[in-house]
Amino acid sequence: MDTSIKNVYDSVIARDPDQPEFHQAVEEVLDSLGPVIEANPEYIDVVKSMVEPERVIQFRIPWYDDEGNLNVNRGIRVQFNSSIGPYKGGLRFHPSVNLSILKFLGFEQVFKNSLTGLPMGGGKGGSDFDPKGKSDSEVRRFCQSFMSELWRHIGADLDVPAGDIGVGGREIGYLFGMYRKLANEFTGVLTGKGLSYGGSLIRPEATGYGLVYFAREMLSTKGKSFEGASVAISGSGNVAQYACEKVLDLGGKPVTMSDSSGFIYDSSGIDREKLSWIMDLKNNRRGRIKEYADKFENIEYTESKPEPNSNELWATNVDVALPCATQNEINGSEAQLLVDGGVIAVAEGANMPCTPEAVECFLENGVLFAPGKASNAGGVATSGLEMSQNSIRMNWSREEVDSKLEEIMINIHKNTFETAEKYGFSGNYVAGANIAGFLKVAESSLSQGIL
Ligand code: NDP
Ligand code: 2IT
Repeated sequence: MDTSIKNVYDSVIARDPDQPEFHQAVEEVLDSLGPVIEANPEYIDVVKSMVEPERVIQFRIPWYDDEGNLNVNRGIRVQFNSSIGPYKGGLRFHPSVNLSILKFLGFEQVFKNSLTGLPMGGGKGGSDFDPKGKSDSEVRRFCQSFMSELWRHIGADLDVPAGDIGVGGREIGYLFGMYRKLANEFTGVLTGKGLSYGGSLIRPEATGYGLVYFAREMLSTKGKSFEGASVAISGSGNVAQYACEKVLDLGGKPVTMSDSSGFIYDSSGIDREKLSWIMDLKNNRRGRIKEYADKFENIEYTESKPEPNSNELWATNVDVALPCATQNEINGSEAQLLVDGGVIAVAEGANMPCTPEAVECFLENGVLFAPGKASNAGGVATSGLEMSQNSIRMNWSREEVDSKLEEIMINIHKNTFETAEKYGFSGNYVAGANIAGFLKVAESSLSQGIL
């Protein structure tokens, strides 16, 4: 890292020493910016300012469970950067949520949203609420309490939240209803809405579909494709499900899926029928992936273990790996297992699922590697398309939205690939994504006087 950039990194650590995930996300970006600052020394002021969120809101969320007991959770919204558009980014409900995790996600979102080419700034929010095992009524009461504070800080031209881990269509519905009631207006203040009240076709599918469109572009740079390729997918939520569907569309063979309790390996491949069973299990019955092994023949189920280096999912021999669960789910030695198994491409569906050691291992071994801020940008890009449709009070067809999504992913691939080439990081999508995402934000931030 060059000295002026290293000083910025040191100041981030000194200011918030207890935010490891945020440090990790910042370090990865700053590591790429050397040649950019060398060419444009005035951009160092943008770097200094952009590692500090524009605003962070923290609030109390009291709610009563079905037994009548009061529960108090914490809500946070990190409004990271609005220089190219309103803050935009998801809400995560998971017991692990804290300021470090939301700042890492908000920081990543700034670059990701810039890469989509759409006018969206970056933000992220959520709560340490755990939706697992809660009744619908409990989730509804929680969402209403959450929005009873958040509503005064967001708006269609100010900050537009969406889903993330633990926040899907059900939660967005309850959140939107409460916003509409409190603000006394019907606007596109959230994305991922239901189709009957302003949602966009393809938004639920968009992150997973976009991921596979991006991975297809990567493979094609080596003359390869998904046709006949075996694919390891982790997670079994929104991103994993639609990644699996698009892999099937392109002739690939998904062999694994997981949740936090364990993973299944299906040597005969997860076909459409089995995938629709998983979708029903996860989205309607809210069950565990283990049940797949009870339902279908010849399935291996492996329980997850608490120790590090123990995620045997990545010991599966596959051509492509799509980590779609959560941050830091592949470390250096797990990456080595994938390399030993002959993996050709790894594309992040989740945000930062690979540790820095894992990324280094892939790059050193010539594995095509896509960082989430490029390869999972299809979700937020389609959120951007939902905002456009809400603004013009129109709904586009499935085909229209899907073809716009595909075009955006092809453009992000081209932009990250060519930017890496231009700045001396040939074949390195991490550097390409960081630099391309940064340039647009830096230019607009500097022209506006770094506020
Ligand atoms: P979901 O809540 O729908 O699914 C999350 C999946 O990951 C579940 O299978 C869950 O298992 C698993 N998981 C979550 N936390 C952990 C953990 N700590 N350890 C092991 N497994 C875990 O979320 P999404 O599919 O929406 O999000 C998945 C990832 O994709 C996240 O990193 C998110 O930030 C990212 N992302 C999402 C986008 C979207 O549009 N939804 C867009 C871009 C990125 P379990 O049910 O057992 O917790
Ligand atoms: O990480 C992400 O990009 C998301 N969770 C989607 C954000 C959005 O606003 O659609």
